[in-house]
Amino acid sequence: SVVPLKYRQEWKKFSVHVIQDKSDFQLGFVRHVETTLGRSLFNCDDLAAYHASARSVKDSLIVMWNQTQQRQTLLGNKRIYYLSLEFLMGRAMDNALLNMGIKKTVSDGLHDFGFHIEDIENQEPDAGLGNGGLGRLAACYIDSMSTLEYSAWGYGLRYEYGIFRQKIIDGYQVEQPDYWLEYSNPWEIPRHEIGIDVMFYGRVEEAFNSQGHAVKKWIGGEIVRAMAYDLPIPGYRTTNTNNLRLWSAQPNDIFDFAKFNEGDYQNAVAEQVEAQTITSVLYPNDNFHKGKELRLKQQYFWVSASLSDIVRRFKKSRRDWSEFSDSAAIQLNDTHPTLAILELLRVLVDLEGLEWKKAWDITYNTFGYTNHTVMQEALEKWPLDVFGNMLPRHLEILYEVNYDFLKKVEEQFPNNPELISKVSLIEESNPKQVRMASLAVVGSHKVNGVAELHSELVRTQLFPEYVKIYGEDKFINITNGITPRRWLLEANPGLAELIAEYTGGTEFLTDLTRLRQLLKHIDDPEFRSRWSRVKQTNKHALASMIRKYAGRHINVHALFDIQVKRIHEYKRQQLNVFGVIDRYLKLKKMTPEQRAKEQPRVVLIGGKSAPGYFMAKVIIKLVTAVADVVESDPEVSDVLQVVFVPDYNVSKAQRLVAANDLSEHISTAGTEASGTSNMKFVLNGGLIIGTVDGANIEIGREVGTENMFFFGHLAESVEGVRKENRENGVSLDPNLAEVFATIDNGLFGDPNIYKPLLDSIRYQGDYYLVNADFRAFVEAQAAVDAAFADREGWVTKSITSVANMGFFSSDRAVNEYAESIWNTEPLGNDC
Ligand code: B1H
Ligand code: IMP
Repeated sequence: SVVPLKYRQEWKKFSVHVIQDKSDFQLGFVRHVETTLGRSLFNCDDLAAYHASARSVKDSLIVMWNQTQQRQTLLGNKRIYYLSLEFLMGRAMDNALLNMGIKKTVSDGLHDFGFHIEDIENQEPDAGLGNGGLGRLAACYIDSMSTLEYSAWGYGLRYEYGIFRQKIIDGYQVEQPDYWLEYSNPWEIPRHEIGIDVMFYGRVEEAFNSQGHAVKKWIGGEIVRAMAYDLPIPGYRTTNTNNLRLWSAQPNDIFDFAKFNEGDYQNAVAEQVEAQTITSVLYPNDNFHKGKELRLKQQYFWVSASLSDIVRRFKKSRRDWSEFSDSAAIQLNDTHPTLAILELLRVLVDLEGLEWKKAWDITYNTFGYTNHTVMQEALEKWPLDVFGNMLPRHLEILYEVNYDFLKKVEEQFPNNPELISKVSLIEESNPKQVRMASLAVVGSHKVNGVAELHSELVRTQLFPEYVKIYGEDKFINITNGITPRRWLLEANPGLAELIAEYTGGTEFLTDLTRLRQLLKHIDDPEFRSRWSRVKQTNKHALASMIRKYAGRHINVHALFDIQVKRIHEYKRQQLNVFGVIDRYLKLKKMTPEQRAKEQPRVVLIGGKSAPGYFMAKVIIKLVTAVADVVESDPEVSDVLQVVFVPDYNVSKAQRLVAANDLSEHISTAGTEASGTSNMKFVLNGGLIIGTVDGANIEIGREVGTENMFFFGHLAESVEGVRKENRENGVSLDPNLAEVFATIDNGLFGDPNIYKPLLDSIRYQGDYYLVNADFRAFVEAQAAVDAAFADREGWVTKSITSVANMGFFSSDRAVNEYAESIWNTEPLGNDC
């Protein structure tokens, strides 16, 4: 299928080239309107203009993609494979234009046809293939891997429905399906020719290979075909364009002929169609493991297709198996792809005929595992019978891995059955369960946490026994990072432009430590006033977004206090809203003169609850009820406003971070592994009120704790408070008691709605330390008000913070992964 040399010159005359100027873009645009879309200048609306623009830009991306892939294959150096069940990409168009450096070109080209680029970009639905931080982290990392010119691929699933759309009806969350592919996805390249058959269920038989050795054969299962869809991932200011490959379940031509012959044609077809449900929908749980069989099926489907693809690519290079782990590094984004360890062993031993020991060494050296949570309810465990029924051969392999591992442990620590049962890959519970995190640790050469405190907890709380067995060096920290392209340049073009002017160019976008140059100008009145003006403009823009989506008019001169993230008891939106009620009650006790002196605030809270998470839904209801009461009270609405931001997503996050004065990251200490929105808000010039948790700690270290509002119990004292609460009950802080009384008295509607939430605090041990941290939270909020009243002091804090955020670039994080886990370097792109 390769075009012979003698024809290539002819071919190259017609090669597609990358968009250089306005007319290149316009040519592509009109061609796509008139051919791909089958429309004309008589019926090209904004949606059609978006699709034509996207396809025109994608044509360039594909050219760069092709060049990149050819080059990476030719040079043959190590490839990084990032396996993540979530990629929370958001919109693609603006990001592609900025990374390719053609935003102005395209904007002008559209303008000449009578379109406005913002309207066109607003046609794009978010690619919401993730729940929250974990999924968005994967998206930031693939942006960095392309920008830094690593040879890297992401592998995930092409869900037809991403994270649900959130409607607020009567104050409650209502989930609606997110059919993001409704008008097709112009950024994807369907690879109909790449179909990989994946088997489920069936049985294992012994057979003999050609050399007469006994081998295991997994046969007789149900087969589903995985089809690849590729998304080109452009780097910033480089033609290096990596690939994100998403698998989709397809009906295949392997037909159940038994059924067919019985005349049951309808059912045979129905089963084929049914197979497609594997990739229908993203599981909408954040930080929570719900052991649904379909989820395990998704995991194996994705892992099997991805590994088969990786192994196929390796075999094409004709290198010896001993070089596999020099040519591929596979990173497991949490435990969701842990089956890949067993699958690689199966492929190497059963299909490729390698010896067990050799296969094991290859596997161990290939995988790295990133842990993202220490919360018990999020740890993946699968009942042994479910596992063994769906994946009988993998269960055998698991037993073998476990046997070898426990034998080593026994040699190292003889006569220690307690240790053995603790570290076994199988939990001897009823029913028995497979411990996925343990398998990930045993099968990977490095395990990392995502912020310093979290990595410490991974070593001391989660895996202390494995640390004893493997030694400290296997367990490392790589603090999360965010891409400054999306989270500064794209989210806040005004600020990015100002920074470029004062740091001598746009280099800070690829070397974020250059932000330090801002400190030289911190006393420059012109710079400072422009800094404030950018923020003010962004606050106006956010206010119109809030008008549009929440129907509320907010005061742009107030302090914007924002908490947007998944709704979770451990993230403590309830603490925030109790603090708001406390503020409201205090305002009500003041005279109008006193009130007029108070710092006006707009409190914005947003985020999705998992559909089955009762308590989180109660919290949303309380926030919306408080918002209504405050809004309709003319005595306070000048100094306090509360709004629930519906359907929080990546696009809205981009607007919110740009406009924040203050953001809240107030998890119970020790529960938020890292947090990444904390980094986004500070990078955009806001300050943080937060607990001593996750990456907040490192942000405080970098920007200076005088620029943060820290409060609350430390991780090491949390267990003590819980114990005290269990033994002696919770004695409510007097102000919190007053807040509860107000709720109980029905100010926010039927108190029975909120009773489970209040009771979990006052009568059930307050697991998340809402009461224990309440006073300190209210005091920290008072300190915020005082600091904000000194506007010049606040601007100094804001500039100082941004100047010191260089460490939190995902470029830094990805380089650390490359050096300490993947053992590889950027390929470079100097063709
Ligand atoms: C994080 C998850 C998560 N940690 C299970 N764990 C999921 C676990 O669908 N599931 O089953 C989905 C998500 N997500 C987050 O990862 C942490 O809570 C954040 O603190 C962290 O910043 C983020 C990225 O490391
Ligand atoms: P956080 O650190 O938990 O606040 O979330 C990290 C990032 O994930 C945010 O900055 C957003 O980019 C994204 N995110 C969090 N929750 C959601 C959600 O519900 N929908 C879409 N994106 C989200």
